[in-house]
Amino acid sequence: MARKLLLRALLSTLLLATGTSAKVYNIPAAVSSGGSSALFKSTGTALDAPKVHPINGSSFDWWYFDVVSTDPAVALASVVVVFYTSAGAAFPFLSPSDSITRVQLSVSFPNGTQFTTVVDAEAGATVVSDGNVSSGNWTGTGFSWGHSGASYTVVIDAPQVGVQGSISFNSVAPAHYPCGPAEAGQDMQVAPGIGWANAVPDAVSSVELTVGDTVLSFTGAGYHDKNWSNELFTASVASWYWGHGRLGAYSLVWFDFLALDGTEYVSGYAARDGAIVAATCKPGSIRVRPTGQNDTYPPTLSTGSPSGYHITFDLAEAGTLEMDIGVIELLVNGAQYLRSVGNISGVVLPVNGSSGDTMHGTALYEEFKLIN
Ligand SMILES: *[C@@H]1O[C@H](CO)[C@@H](O)[C@H](O)[C@H]1NC(C)=O
Ligand SMILES: *[C@@H]1O[C@H](CO)[C@@H](O)[C@H](O)[C@H]1NC(C)=O
Ligand SMILES: *[C@@H]1O[C@H](CO)[C@@H](O)[C@H](O)[C@H]1NC(C)=O
Ligand SMILES: *[C@@H]1O[C@H](CO)[C@@H](O)[C@H](O)[C@H]1NC(C)=O
Ligand SMILES: *[C@@H]1O[C@H](CO)[C@@H](O)[C@H](O)[C@H]1NC(C)=O
Ligand SMILES: *[C@@H]1O[C@H](CO)[C@@H](O)[C@H](O)[C@H]1NC(C)=O
Ligand SMILES: *[C@@H]1O[C@H](CO)[C@@H](O)[C@H](O)[C@H]1NC(C)=O
Ligand SMILES: CC(=O)N[C@H]1CO[C@H](CO)[C@@H](O)[C@@H]1O
Repeated sequence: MARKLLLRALLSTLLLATGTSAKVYNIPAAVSSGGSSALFKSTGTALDAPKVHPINGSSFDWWYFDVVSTDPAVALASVVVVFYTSAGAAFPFLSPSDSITRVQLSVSFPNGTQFTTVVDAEAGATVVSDGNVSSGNWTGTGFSWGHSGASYTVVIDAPQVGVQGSISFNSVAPAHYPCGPAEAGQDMQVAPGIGWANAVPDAVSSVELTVGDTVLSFTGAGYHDKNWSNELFTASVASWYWGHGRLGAYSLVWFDFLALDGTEYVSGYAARDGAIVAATCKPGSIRVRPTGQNDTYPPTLSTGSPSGYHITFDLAEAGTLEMDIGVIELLVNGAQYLRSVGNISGVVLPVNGSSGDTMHGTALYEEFKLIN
């Protein structure tokens, strides 16, 4: 009773502080038994709120943040922070744990060396959804995020794993869902049963971390999204290519997914000067294919990492974007997962036939392949 009153008092304080749309979610560390429902139709607000209630043994709902360096002097520097509320079986790529509230941090230093750690929030987590943005605190871990307007900051004060500092994301591209802009009534499924909301497709980011004795400080292209499902990740995915980057004046996000039944689902996003140029899930509108060595498509558990990818993205009236990316492996998790950074080069082939200048940039991207 006293706890309920306290919670109500806390809630009303937060509502006063942040406006009437704020909603507090307290997520326990223990997995729930029974059913779990997932939201897949957008409401026009709460874009970054929890979407799965409760988290049962086959559900996942997480908040993902990354930054890839845009400074050629520290080309291999990157950071990825993922705040999970995920059952172990639902997303089986982390070490086993009884806690569903976990944070994973991976960094790559300028020399390409990796550091990865996973911290469990044994006391659970709190997420506050405020309009289309959010803040979160994985209790007791020292990992949290906050926002100011549409810009986010991840704060880390985790001496138990030797990491301290902050990562800022000054948003430069409008939020979107898989098939269009962030508005009410959008289908939030990027593929059947998998939800995706991209609050920050591109940000001017600055990373100021101390990892052990090393200072990791760089600026780059930042990104924040969330994924969710009330079904096992492995129940729908055969393979997927996802990535984001900045190419010339364009902010880009791509997703090319192959379901177990062989259907290809895609989502492409391009923005420039703070406005969306394309946000589409139309079949064939974007195509990501491996190039160079091990360029087998579709990829399987036994195909090695490719040398790069070629991406063709139909920007409608604006033309067609043709891009090439080179693979620099960052994180390899068995045969199933590859995360990379690399340089992108690309050109827009306008509808009138006279192609523009070649543009350059950097990207961070990943590949899952789950079957043979
Ligand atoms: C979780 O909930 C979903 C939807 O209600 C259900 O299909 C699934 O079987 C549940 N998972 C577990 C492990 O109970
Ligand atoms: C790369 O940089 C990290 C951080 O400064 C350092 O700990 C590591 O020893 C370096 N690795 C190599 C192979 O030089
Ligand atoms: C959330 O985004 C939608 C679509 O852009 C917008 O209509 C709505 O006003 C936003 N809500 C808030 C509280 O900012
Ligand atoms: C997160 O929650 C803990 C425990 O309630 C609290 O001590 C800490 O100050 C919170 N962190 C932030 C950034 O709000
Ligand atoms: C990937 O390509 C390299 C270079 O051609 C080759 O040595 C390697 O065997 C290939 N790996 C697989 C699994 O096909
Ligand atoms: C990208 O290109 C720049 C400039 O050519 C080069 O310095 C850098 O090493 C490249 N980065 C990667 C990750 O390939
Ligand atoms: C072709 O299209 C591009 C981009 O839309 C435009 O900048 C250019 O002026 C056009 N060229 C001609 C010859 O119409
Ligand atoms: C499209 C999509 O769902 N993308 C995200 C899913 O989760 C991973 C984290 O493992 C992110 O990297 C993707 O952005």
